[in-house]
Amino acid sequence: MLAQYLDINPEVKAALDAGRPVVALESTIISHGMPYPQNVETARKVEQIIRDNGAIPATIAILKGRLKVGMTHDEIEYLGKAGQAVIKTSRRDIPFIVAKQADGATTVASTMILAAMAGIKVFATGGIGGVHRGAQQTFDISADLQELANTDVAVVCAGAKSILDIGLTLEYLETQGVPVVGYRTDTLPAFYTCESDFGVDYRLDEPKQIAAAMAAKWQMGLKGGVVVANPIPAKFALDKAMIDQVIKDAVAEMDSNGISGKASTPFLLAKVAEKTEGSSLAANIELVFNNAKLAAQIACEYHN
Ligand code: PSU
Ligand code: MN
Repeated sequence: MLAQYLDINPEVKAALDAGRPVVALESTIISHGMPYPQNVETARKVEQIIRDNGAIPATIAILKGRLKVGMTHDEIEYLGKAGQAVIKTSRRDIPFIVAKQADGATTVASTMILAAMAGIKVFATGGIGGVHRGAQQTFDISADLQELANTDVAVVCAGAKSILDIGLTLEYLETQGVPVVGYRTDTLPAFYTCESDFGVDYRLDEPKQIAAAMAAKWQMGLKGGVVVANPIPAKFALDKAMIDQVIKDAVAEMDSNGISGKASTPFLLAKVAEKTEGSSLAANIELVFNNAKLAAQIACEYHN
């Protein structure tokens, strides 16, 4: 049934069939998260880092209505160049993009869905969506959180960006039974900075320990994902006071422009990049590399 919609790249398929480690990668970070050409360069380098650490990369998107698990370099170039012209595709959007044979950039939520369809257990990205600041009024809560509640994929990220309400994001995840693991850290990293004011649920210092918890969770039939929060390497972290102010201004600008819904996150990401004159982009790229490495290590341990 699924084969009617799903194209698993032959190299990825061979690895999955042989029980070898594969790491999923999202495509909204390419189309909506970073500018061209840095987005394409980053996407390619991330794939190489995963290979260098012993796993096979599978960048995920929807192309002409086909669910693609594992994209070619040309496909990544195409998607990165098209940028925001590609439709940002979360869970609700998938059937419509497929039915009209359109292109879709997959978010964390939809990348998890396609990864799970293919049998991939580990996914590396930059930051997850979450409960937005002001959600008490706007109800803006990313579908990523509900996906983490339901779909069996571990997501390696650099914590939650403070464009979100980090405290409420953690409360939501707790309610939904989603564990938040800190890799070699007791506090949840805040994307551009190594720390936030919030603790993680479990600190684990070795990829093997993370893989063991994933295996236990899913072998017992406890559905849903795991958030693995991996702090940005200190030498690439941004100044906390500076980034806090930038984010505050970006959120105020978003509100005064009346931007809401799926446009919120891309707007905030672009504003922050603009206001930091690229230093946030450099940090963003480095933390994604760091997450790719850890994801590959976890995938290798999981398949051991
Ligand atoms: N956070 C980032 N970079 C990103 C995103 C989030 O730091 O590129 C993207 C991811 O694809 C994530 C999506 O799944 O934004 C969340 O969008 P929303 O808040 O509309 O659910
Ligand atoms: Mn939203």
